[in-house]
Amino acid sequence: MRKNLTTKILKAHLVEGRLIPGTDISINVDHTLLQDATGTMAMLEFIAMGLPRVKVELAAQSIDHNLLQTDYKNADDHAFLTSAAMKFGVHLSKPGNGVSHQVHLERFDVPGKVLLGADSHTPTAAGLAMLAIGAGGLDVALAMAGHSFSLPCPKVMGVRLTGKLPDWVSGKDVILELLRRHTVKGGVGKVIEYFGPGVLTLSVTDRATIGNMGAELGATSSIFPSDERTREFLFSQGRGDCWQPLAADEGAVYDEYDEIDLSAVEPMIACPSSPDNVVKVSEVEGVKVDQVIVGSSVNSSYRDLMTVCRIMEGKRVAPGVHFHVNPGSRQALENVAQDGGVLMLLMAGVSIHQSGCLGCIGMGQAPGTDQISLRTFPRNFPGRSGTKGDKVYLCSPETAAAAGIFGVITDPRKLGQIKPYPAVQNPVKYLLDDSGIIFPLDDGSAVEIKTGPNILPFPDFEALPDNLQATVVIALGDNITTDHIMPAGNKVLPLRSNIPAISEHVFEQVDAGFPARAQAAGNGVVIAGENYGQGSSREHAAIAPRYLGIRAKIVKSFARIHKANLVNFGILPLVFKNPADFELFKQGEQISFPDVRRLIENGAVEIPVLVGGCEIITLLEVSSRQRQELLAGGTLNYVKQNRH
Ligand code: MIC
Repeated sequence: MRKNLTTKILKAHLVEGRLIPGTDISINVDHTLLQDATGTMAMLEFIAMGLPRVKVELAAQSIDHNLLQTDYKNADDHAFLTSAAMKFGVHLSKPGNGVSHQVHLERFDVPGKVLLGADSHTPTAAGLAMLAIGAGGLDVALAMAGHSFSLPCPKVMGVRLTGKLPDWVSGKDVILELLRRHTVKGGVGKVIEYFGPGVLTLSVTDRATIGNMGAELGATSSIFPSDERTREFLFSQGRGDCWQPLAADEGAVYDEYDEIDLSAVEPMIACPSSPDNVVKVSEVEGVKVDQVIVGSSVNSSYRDLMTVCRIMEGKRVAPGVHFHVNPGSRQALENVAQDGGVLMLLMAGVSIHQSGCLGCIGMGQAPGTDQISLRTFPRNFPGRSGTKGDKVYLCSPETAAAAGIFGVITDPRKLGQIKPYPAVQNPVKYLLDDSGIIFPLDDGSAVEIKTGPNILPFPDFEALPDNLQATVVIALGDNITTDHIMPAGNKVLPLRSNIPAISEHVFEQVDAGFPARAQAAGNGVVIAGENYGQGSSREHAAIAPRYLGIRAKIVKSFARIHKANLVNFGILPLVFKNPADFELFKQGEQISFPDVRRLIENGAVEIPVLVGGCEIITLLEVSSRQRQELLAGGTLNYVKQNRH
C-alpha cells in the first residue's frame, strides 16, 4: 500500500503493537528534549532511575522558561540542570541561548527521526520532517533511560497545500486558518501531515510555525516532507550531512483530508481567549492596541524577526504602544544583528529582550488592566499572560508589526501602501555560534549534582486502595486547559521542583479554595466536560492535584498528554459512558468506586461509580501496562517495583 510519511516513520520506529489508529503502540525515541520548567522534575525522575548516562542518540536540555531571577530558586534550578546535563551526557542550551524548539531546529533536528519533548510545542520540529511528540516529563525521562514511548496510534490527517502565500501573509495565518476550521479539539488523536505542491513554497521556519501550533489543534504531532527547502536549511546551518529526502508515496492514503490553497489565505487573528477563536484580521480592524510582542516559542526565527525589522525600518512605534521582540535564539538575533536589523528595531522604538519564552509563559510582559495585547505566541488561554481577565490576540509577525505602527489592529496588507513587502528569506549560510551550548562530556561520572533548598525529592504516592470513597472537589465545563489547572507565570513557575509549594496554586484562577477543600476531603475527584487538560504538557497539572489527594478525574473526554500524565501519577482518567451523567456530579457530593482495584486488575473497561443513590458507568481506556501503573499508585512506583 502507498504509505504516508507518518506511517513510514512510525513503522521504522515501531517496537510494539500494530499501526491501527486508536490501539496502543510503542515506538523507539531517537532524540529527547527538556526545558527548565518541565525539565527539573523530569531530571529528578531520570536520576531516580539510577542510570549513569542517557541512552538515546541525542538528549538536549534548554534553559528558556524560568529566566527571571527574582530570588535564588530559578538560578538554583539552572545550576542543577547544568550539572545533571554534564553528568548524564545531555546537551545543555544555556539561559539566554534560546527557546528549546528554535535551538533544536537550528542545531539538532534530523529528518525522519523521532523526538520526544517535555513540552507540547515539541512538534516545531515538523519543519525539518521530524516526528516530534510532546509528552509529560516522566515519559521523556523514561525515554532518556532507553525505554520506548507508548501512545495511542494516531490517525493521519493529510492536508494538501496548493498555491503560494500572497505578500503580507505567512505560516501563522495558515495554522490560524486550520484552527478556525478544526478548533482546539480537531486534531486530537491525529498527526497532521502536509503534502502537495504548495509545500515547496514554504520555508522551513514557516513550516516550523505551522508544526508548533498543531499542538493548539490538540494534534499528537505534525509533519512536513523533507525536500529541497529542508536541504537548504540544513546546509545553511552547516548540517547538510543530516539531510535525506522524505515524503509520502505518490497517491498515499490518509485517514482524513483537508486542503488549503495558500494563495487564498488571508491575514488571520485569534481573539481572546482561545487559539481557535479565529477571524480575519480585517474583521477586527481598528481595535486599539497597548502592547505588541513578536517572538518566544513561535515566530521567533530569522525570517520572522527580520520581516519585522524591515517593516519597522524608518518607521516609529505608535505612541501608547509598547512593542517587544523576544528572539527565539541567540543565533537568530546574531544573524538579524549582522544584517542591520537590531538598529532598525531600536530606531523604531522597539524593546529587544533576551532570547527565551518570557511573556509566552507569563515570565514578565504581563499586560496592564484592560489592555489589549497582540502577540505572535501560540496560546492565549485566559490569564496565561499573568493578568486576570487579559485580552490577548494571536497573529503573524506581519500583523503584529502593522499594529505596532498604526496603534490599532490593522490588516497588514495596508502596509503595502507605505512600503513594498520585504519578502525576507532565511540566510543561505547562517552566522553560526554554539557558545551558548555546552556539549556532553565523554565521561561525566565525576560531575557532582548541585541541588538547592527549593529542589525537593519527589513525594511518595500510595497504591490504589481496594475500594475508593471520595468527594467531588470541583465540577467544571469543557476545554479546561492545563493553565487553568496549574498556572504558570513568574510566581508559580519557580516552584516546579517543589511539589508541596506548587500544589497551593492548583486552580488558583478558577477557584482559589480548591487546594484547601481537596486536602480536607482526603480523597478527591475532579469532574469536567470535553477536552479536559488541553494545552501544555506540564505534568504538574497531574502531580500537584495528586499531592492534594485527587484520585480520579471523570470527564467527557481528555487531551492526550494530560491523560497520560494522570496515569503516570496514579490518578484514574475516567470518561462518562453516558455524557449526560455529568449532571449528577455536583461539588461536595460523596461518591464511591466499589471494588475498583480488582476491576482494574481484571482488565475491566467499565468502572461503576455510585453517586447519590445511582450507579453510573465510567470507562477506563488504558493499556495493560498503564493498569499496572495505576494500581501501583503511579509509573515511578511501578518502575521501582519492577526493577531487578
Ligand atoms: C506552554 O506553552 O504552555 C509551555 C510552556 O511550552 C508548556 C510547558 C510548560 O508548561 O512548562 C507546554 O506547552 O508544554
